[in-house]
Amino acid sequence: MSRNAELFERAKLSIPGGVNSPVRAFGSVGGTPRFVQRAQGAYFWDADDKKFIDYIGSWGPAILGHAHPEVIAAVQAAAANGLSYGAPTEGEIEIAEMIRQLVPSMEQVRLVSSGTEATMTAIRLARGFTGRDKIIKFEGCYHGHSDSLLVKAGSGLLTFGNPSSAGVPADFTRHTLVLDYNNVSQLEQTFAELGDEIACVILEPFAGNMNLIRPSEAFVHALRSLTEKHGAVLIYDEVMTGFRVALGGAQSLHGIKPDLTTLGKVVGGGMPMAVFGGRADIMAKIAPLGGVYQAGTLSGNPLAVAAGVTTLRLISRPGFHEELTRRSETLVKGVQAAANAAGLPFSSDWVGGMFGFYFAPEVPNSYATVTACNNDAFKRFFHAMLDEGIYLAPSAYEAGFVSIAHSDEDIQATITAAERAFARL
Ligand code: KE4
Repeated sequence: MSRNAELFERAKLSIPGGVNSPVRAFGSVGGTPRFVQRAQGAYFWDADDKKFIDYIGSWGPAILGHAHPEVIAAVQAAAANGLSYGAPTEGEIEIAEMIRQLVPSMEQVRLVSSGTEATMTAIRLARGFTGRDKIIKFEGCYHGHSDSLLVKAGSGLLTFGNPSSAGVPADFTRHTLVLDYNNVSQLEQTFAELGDEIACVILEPFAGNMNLIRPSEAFVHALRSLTEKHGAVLIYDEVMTGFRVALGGAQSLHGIKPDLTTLGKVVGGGMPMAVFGGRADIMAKIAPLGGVYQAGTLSGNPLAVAAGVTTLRLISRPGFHEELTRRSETLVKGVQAAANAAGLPFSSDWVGGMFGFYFAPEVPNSYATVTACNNDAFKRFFHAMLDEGIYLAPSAYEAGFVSIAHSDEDIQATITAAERAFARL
């Protein structure tokens, strides 16, 4: 038995499903999860000491590649001075100033420890600022696991969400409207009927949790104009897209100024840190200034701040995102060409350092079209690539991530592996 399999069996004795986050269990692709023993640059080595080219990178944080020496040194130096104080530090001011400079819509920011915390608080803040209860999210977008966001679309057009998780009382989701991503007319109709009751709209400005799905220009502009017209808060959940699709995030590509933004993943460089922030008049409502409560023992943790400051400094270097995008483009075009040569119904897309592979002839643009992709073909492709030493997301509904450490040789090796994998499908 492989050591991965041994560890998985042992893990399941102590940890539900053997993992500390569900997607890691390989539930949607089958097989045995690879237990990482170490990672460096674009690679990790599993418990059987097999090397993989990693296109998850901790689901986004590892944009510099794993164990970047300057990030490690910064964390080690911070650790030598203590791990956590529960008191303010200069580093928190430094990273807040960096974020404000890189994402100008974020006039004020607050650091938290996870994306879930950031989005949960942003919604509470929007409700506190507007005095309204209803929120809008979109089917297929994931914003972490707070109760009012674990909802799936009800039947019918303007219905409120039903809980998508056991343990969430229906009462907790009755204020959550679940609409279709990229459906402008539905959004317009919802605001026409309920506009003055909507506290906020939260979206992934490029969806990455139903695979990579682009918003249409019309959708992006309708969101901003309708929320503005009706006094609803527009929340860009950039936990995944922040610093990933562009240095200024999706909002810089859209030319949109959201009212609140959440960040995570890259901003902490792999350490537990996320951020919510935005308009100063809205942020003034958060404790201790205002009546919207939020707190966190490890918020602004000095080691996470050290990793985040170093990461943001390194990715702010001129040309970083142009080069990152070039590598994504080379990868996607190469894999697409391999699929075309194999005569397979396959499409693909990329934005900055994020990409999507779809077993469908056309790039999907909604939850309905992405869920119509050939999931079985994806599963076979996933395992064929895993056999070739290429680690893709173990789900057809996740985006992929390139780092600046993925060399041209790594990308060419991935394309060659895809040629062999497609031949086996
Ligand atoms: P966390 O609580 O996992 O730090 O962040 C939640 C979150 C919020 N918003 C967006 C847009 C996100 O993508 C996420 C988390 N992303 C998943 C990737 N699909 C994390 C991986 C996992 O759940 O294990």
